Amino acid sequence: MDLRDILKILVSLCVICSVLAQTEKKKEDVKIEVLAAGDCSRKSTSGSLMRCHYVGKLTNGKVFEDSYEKGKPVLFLLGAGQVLKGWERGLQDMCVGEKRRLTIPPHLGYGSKENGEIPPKSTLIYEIEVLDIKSEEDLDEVFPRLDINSDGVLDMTEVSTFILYFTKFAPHIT
Ligand SMILES: [Ca+2]
Repeated sequence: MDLRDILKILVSLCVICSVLAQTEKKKEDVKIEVLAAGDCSRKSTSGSLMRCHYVGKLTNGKVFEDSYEKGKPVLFLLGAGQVLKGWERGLQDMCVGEKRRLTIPPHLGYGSKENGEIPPKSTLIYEIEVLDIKSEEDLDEVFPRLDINSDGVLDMTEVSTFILYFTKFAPHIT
């Protein structure tokens, strides 16, 4: 193998690498459509505790989840990996009362996994309405109160006591 051959190999490797890099870059992102504006005195960001109602559909219109029907909005911490990547990206900078339609490509949804009524590699369409956003300041007031024995650590008993308290005695909050 002479120098020219080695150069040829190197050049073709570079071509392959740049093609791969481009395909990586071209991966589809979440499509965000704003369906209704909200009260923007507070905006969601990573670390916000959000309470949302949502309807999830497949591209053929089939509804696979509807929190309105269940009468139970979902509660999650944005940016903490509790929800789909598509939600993490698509629900930033939202206002209370705002409604968005997110079109989530499979790699930001459930990927090639099957999930109940959702076939593998599905594009997901969610219509999500923000009912409430609790910011860091609100949570800073709440979390120290969960630490019942004030040792600076939340153990499972404290967390489950908190969950029990809110579900049994203060269902309007969750
Ligand atoms: Ca504790």
